[in-house]
Order: sequence, then C-alpha cells, then structure tokens
Amino acid sequence: MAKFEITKSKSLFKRAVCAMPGGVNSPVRAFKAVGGQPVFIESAKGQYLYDVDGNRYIDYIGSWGPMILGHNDERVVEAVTKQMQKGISYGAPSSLEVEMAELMIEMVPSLEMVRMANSGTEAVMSAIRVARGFTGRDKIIKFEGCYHGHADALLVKAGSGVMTAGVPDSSGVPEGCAKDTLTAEYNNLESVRALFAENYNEIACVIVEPVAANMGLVLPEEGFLAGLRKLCDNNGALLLFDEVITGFRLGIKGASGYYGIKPDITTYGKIIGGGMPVGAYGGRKDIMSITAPLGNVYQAGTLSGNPVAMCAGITQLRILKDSPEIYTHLDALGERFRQGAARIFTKYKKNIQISGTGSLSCIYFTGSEVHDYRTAKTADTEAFAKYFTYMLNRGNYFGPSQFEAVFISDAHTERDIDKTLEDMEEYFELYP
Ligand code: KE4
Repeated sequence: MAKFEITKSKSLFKRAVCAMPGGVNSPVRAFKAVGGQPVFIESAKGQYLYDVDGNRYIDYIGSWGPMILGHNDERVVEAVTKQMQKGISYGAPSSLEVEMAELMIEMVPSLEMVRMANSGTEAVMSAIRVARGFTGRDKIIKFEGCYHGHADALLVKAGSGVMTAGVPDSSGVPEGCAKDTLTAEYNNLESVRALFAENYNEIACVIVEPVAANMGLVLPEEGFLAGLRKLCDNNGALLLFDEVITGFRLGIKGASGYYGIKPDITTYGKIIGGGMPVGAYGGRKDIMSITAPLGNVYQAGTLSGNPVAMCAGITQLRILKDSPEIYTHLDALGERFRQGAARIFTKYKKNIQISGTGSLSCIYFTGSEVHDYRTAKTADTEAFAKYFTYMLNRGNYFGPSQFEAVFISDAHTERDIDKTLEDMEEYFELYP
C-alpha cells in the first residue's frame, strides 16, 4: 500500500514535540492511539483537508464537529471578513451577542436565556456551577465514557481523549474536586436510580450527552432520556444536556428536539462558533437568572461573545435554520456510509459494529453490540489503528481514535462516501 509522502509533516512534528507537550494542542490529535504521527494541515475547503505535503483527504472530523457546512463556507468567510474590518474584539456588549442569543432561543424550545463562553469545557463547567447554585446541592451524576471537556469535576471516567489515552481519570485532579462526581452507566436507568437513592436530596444535576459521541457513538436506548427526565423531576435535580456535539447537528433543535426531551440546561460549542472558539449554556430563565451579574453564581470571560466568533456562528446557524434540506442531505449521507459499511462487514464476515444517527457514525472493531462504556471498551484498538492508517493513506481522514465519532458535512457528496467505502472494501479484501 503506497503511503502518502509526509516529509514536511515529519519535520514540523520534530519541531512541534520540542515546543508543545506531545507536539499538539489537544491530545487526541497526536495519533498516539493509532501510531505514526499526525499530518499537518495547510488548508481546507469544503469536505477536503490539504496537508503541508500536498496530500488531499476527505475530512471525516470537520474540526470535531464545527464544520457542519464544510470548511471555509464562502458565506461564513465573507461575514467574518466583513466583521474583522469593524473590529476583532470589544470587551463590551455588541449587537451580535444579542442576535446570537435571540437566534438560539428562537431555534431551541428549551432555551429561554443563554450565556456565551469560549469553549465547550467552559460552558459545561459554568452550567454545573449554575446547577449547584440553583439547587444548593453539590453532587452531580455523569456517565462513564461521556466527555464534557476537561474541567476537574468532569474528568472522571471520561470519554474522548481521556478514554483514548486509556487513563480512567486524569492525574492532577484533587480528590476534593472529584468526590462529588458520581458515575452511572449509559443506557442503564437502574444505575442512576441507585445513585439518587444513595445520595438522597444531594444531587444537583445529571449531565448527559443525549447521544454519546465520545466513546465512539452510542445512541440512547428507548426510554433512557425520558427516564432521566423523570428521575430528575422526582428527585429535585436538574437535567443537563451536553449538546456540544449534537447541538444543531441532529436537526436545528439538536438532540432535545430530535428525541423530544426538554432539559433544564443545555451546553453548546463547536457548530455555534462556525469554527471559531466558542461555547454557550442556556435553559430555563429562572435557572439562568442566578448567573452574575443578575444572580450570585459567578461566570465570566474576556472573549465571551466575541464579535468575530458570533458572526461566524450566527451566519452558520442562519444557514442551517433557513435550509432544512441540509439535514436531509446529512442524514442521507450518514445512512449511505453506515449501510455501505455494514454491507462490507457482512461480505467479509467481520466482527465489526456500525452505529450512528444522522451525520454521526462510529465503526467499532468488536463483535459485541455497543451500548455503553464497558461494551465500547471491548473494541480492538489495534485493529482500528491498522484500518485507520490504511484509510488515511488512501485519503480518508477519520478521528485518530476508536473512541471518536465520524462527522459528515453538507459539503460531502455521495461520490466521497462511495470512494471511502471502496477504500474500506479494498482494506478488508487485502486484510481479511
Ligand atoms: P471543548 O472544550 O473541547 O470546546 O469542548 C469540550 C466538550 C464538551 N462536551 C462534549 C460532548 C464534547 O464532545 C466536547 C469536546 N469534544 C472533543 C471531541 N470528542 C474535542 C476534541 C479534542 O478534545 O481535541
């Protein structure tokens, strides 16, 4: 199999590892889970990434979710370029922040008030603080394998890069920070019920990825999300949907609209920034009103509501809101990918699972049906690494970890999906 020539990426990586931990600014990018080294990206357009050695890849990461329209959508670039002529950051209110908040509230029924932040981590950290402030309770419930950013209290049996690194939790998190974080099993309401019973009236909120996209891709089983809603209502706890990935991806109302469950607080990131650094949390007005300066839960950010990020996000959200056919296209491409992959696994009798919904998918190298962290962990990460490397060298750029999702954008075409499936079939032909 001819490997892509990556001479320039190699010399860049040699420098990078001297200047940055692991040579990257986010662990999963380092390719530690798949071997080899990362390629350095020179540019991106539509569904394609171009590395510094001139290799072209069909991009199935999309910057981990933000690039739902594809890279460098002209409409987003034009809006951002125009805004840049007026100023990059003010540190004072701008009309763009009002427009963004009003637009999100208009698009998502459960949102009555919104606060902007600069990352998903910041949004979740702040939302947890608001939940604790509102209920006067300290404990939270999260799910094994779900990832909610790298705030101390959330780095407990987390997914994404933590799961990829195979470290159950991060060092450097004081016992005091993690002790109030209880973990339940995804899709197991009994495990949640037990925690509520053992911690009666002490739980501020349950935080959940309504579609778990950080242990690969695990869908909520029938009744799971509704069951969480009921358990929270019966125990005076808040239900927090972490929609940093699913927000505005599973339709304009995100997962809460897709599954018809109304959370009390929702966190966002990625898509709402159009590729610029962003986060947000929002929900019921009575809850959000305890946030400073209105209430006594403090939260702040120098660049929160940054005009350039708001401009990129507003433009992207308006395109999604005005063009419902985009979601039809995303769903169809996702389905084409999953059905094509399933056909290949059957043909070659491979013990591989394919999961997904809409434009989110995951291929698990395991014979077990994956419905939670424990079953996701049965995946053969070595087998995934071999497959990943082959596909990368054929110009298909997937997340460099078995425990990340496959992201498809509106810029992808049927031809791209079919080309990727042809390469996948070739791989299993060569390596039965
Ligand atoms: P950021 O702080 O990375 O913007 O968002 C954290 C976060 C919160 N909640 C969910 C559900 C998330 O998926 C994320 C971040 N997603 C990962 C991708 N699995 C980011 C990739 C990375 O860490 O480099």
